[in-house]
Amino acid sequence: MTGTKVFSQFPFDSRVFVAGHSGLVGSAIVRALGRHGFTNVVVRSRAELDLLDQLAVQRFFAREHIDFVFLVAAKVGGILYNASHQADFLYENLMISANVIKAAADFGVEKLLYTGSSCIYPKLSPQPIAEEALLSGPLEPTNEGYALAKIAGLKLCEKFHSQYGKRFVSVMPTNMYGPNDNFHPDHSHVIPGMMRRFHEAKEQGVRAVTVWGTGQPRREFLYVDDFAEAALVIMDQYEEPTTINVGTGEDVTIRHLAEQMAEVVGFRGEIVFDTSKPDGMMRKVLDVSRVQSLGWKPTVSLTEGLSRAYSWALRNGIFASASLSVEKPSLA
Ligand code: GFB
Repeated sequence: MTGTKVFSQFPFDSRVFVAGHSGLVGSAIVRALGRHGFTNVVVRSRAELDLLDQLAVQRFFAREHIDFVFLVAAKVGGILYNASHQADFLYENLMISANVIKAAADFGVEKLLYTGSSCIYPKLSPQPIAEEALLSGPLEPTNEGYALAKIAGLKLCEKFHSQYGKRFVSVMPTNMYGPNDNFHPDHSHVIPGMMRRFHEAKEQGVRAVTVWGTGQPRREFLYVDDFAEAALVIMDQYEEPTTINVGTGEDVTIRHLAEQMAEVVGFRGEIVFDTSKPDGMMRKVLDVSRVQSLGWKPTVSLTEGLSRAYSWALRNGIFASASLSVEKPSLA
C-alpha cells in the first residue's frame, strides 16, 4: 500500500480535484495522492464550493482547469439514517452527481472517477455480486433513495462515455471504514457506530452492549486506505464504461464483527441483539475478480483495520462527550 507506483496515464503533476476531500473516502484519496507524489491536488470545503449549486460548480471548473476528478462527495449514512431520510439522500446525491459530472464534461476534464456503493445492487443479487447484477432486480428498501441517486450518477458517467467519448469511469466499493468516518451514534455505518457503543460501554462499566438487528447479516469490510490505492490504479488503468467492484471478496456476520469489536476495544461484557432494528440486505459480498485483474488487492485485515480505526478515533478525541452529538459533515 506504500511507495510510489508508476502511473502511466495519470501524470503526477496533473491538476486533480478531490470532491469530498474531508470525508472518509476523500481524505483517504488525498493521503494516497500525497504518498504517490502528486503535487497539484485541488480541494474545496463545502463553504468554499457548494456542490449542490450548479452555477457555482460550473464557475469552479471554468476557472480551475482541472485534469482529473475523484467524485467521492456524497450524502452518506448507515441503515437507519438512510431509511428515515430518503428524500434528502435522493435529492442531494442526484444534484452532487449531476452538477460535477456535467461540469467535468463541459470544461474538458480528462478523466473522472465516480463512486457508487455495493448497497445499490439489487437486494437479492446472486452472491458474490458481479457488476452485471446492477438494475437486475428490486432495490433494498431501506436505502432506495440513496441507491437511485447513485445508480443515476453511475449511468450518467456511462452515457457521457458512450455518447461523447468521455473517460468517465465508476467504481463500486463495498462497505468501507477508517479515519474520518462518521461516528454519529445513530447516523453512522455499523463499524463506527458499534465502535462508539463498545467504547462507551467499556468506559462506563456497562454490563451489556446492544447491537442492531439479528447479527445474522453478512458484510464485507474494506479499510479505506486500501480502497484509495485501488481508486488510483483504476484512474490510471481502467477505461471501460461499465462499473468495477472494489472489495475484499470476503464477508463476516455482524455477530462476528461485534465479537471482534469487543476484542479490539477491550469490552468484556455481554453482546445483545435488538431485533427491532432492521437487518437490511442479508448479504452483499462482491465479485472482485475484475479489480484483481488490474493487479490490486487489499492489504489490511479486518482485525488490523479495526485496531487502526480505533486508535485514530482515540487520538482524535472522537468519543469525547462534546463530540457525542456532533455530526460529521454528511459528505463522504
Ligand atoms: O453499516 P450499516 O448501517 O449499513 O448496517 P448497510 C450494516 C448492518 O449492521 C445492518 C447492523 O444489518 C445493521 O442492522 N448494525 C448492528 C448496525 N449494529 C449497528 C449499529 O450500531 N449501527 C449501524 N449503522 N448498523 C449501507 C447503506 O447499508 O451500506 C448505505 O444503507 C451505504 O447507503 C452503506 O451504501 C455502504 O451495509 O446495511
